[in-house]
Amino acid sequence: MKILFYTPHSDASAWLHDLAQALPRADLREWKPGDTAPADYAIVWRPPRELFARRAGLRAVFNLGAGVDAILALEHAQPGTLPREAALVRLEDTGMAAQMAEYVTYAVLRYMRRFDEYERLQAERRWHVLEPHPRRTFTVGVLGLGVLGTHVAKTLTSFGLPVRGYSRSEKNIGGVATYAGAGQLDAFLDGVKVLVNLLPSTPDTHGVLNRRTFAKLARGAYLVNVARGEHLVEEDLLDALKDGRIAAATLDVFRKEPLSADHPFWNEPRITITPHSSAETLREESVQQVAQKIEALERGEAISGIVDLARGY
Ligand code: OXD
Repeated sequence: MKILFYTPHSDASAWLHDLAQALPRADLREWKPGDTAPADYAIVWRPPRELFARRAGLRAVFNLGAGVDAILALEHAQPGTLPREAALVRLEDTGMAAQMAEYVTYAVLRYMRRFDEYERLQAERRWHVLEPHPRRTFTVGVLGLGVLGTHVAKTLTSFGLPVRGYSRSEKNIGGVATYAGAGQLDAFLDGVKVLVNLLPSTPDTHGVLNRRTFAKLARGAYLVNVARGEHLVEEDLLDALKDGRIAAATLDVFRKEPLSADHPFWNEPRITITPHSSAETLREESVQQVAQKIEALERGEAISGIVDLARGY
């Protein structure tokens, strides 16, 4: 079987090495511009459109991440970019859920225990005890209950916090109050103290973190965005911080990455910025999962993680 590999990052040789070990029968090559030679599978992260040109025989495209928005954007801008018969497959967990739970738990506990405010007091050399937020009203709302969101929500229940989860279709997660469908979004948001965004990035979810959403949260709420920058209306967050509706935000993703040096978010001390690093794609786990799925497809078996192109995730 012939397999193409592409990543815009510079570590292609390490991936190719590990994939060759996991799939010893495969004929693997790194895709380079101009390569239209036949391939059965493509393993890619943020590929250029050209990679898909004249790819009639392609059976599956494996996305080296949980979010397939970059590939779907190519398809939306030019329908037919993805070969019709090729399944688009996203990574499922591969160590990302644990990392995401660590990141979000850290952010939530930092705000609950007011460490963000202690950091500022320390900078001013001020010894001042702050009253902790009451746990029973420190409601965390997780927007998006896919593999990552479900793990994050479950993890947060272990701290005795009230946890809510919102998804498009109904989910049942022990200890989490779940809400489903557009009709229940307002009830989900009502009075939430920390809003954690883990939604897939689709035209339906873009801009969901906006002033109307913020207005429904508890006053002085916190925002944690670990999904995509397109979900956030940036000016609305800056306004909400100014008027106190949002107390602070932790942002890992941005509309334009890397975040430019003159972006106003850098000047806002109540925004904590990380460089899209909440949950990295782990090579060993990802290679194992993709290799197992390719072997399954070769045996004619069904695999999980196939993206519904119409739904967008
Ligand atoms: C992903 C990401 O989608 O890293 O996996 O953002």
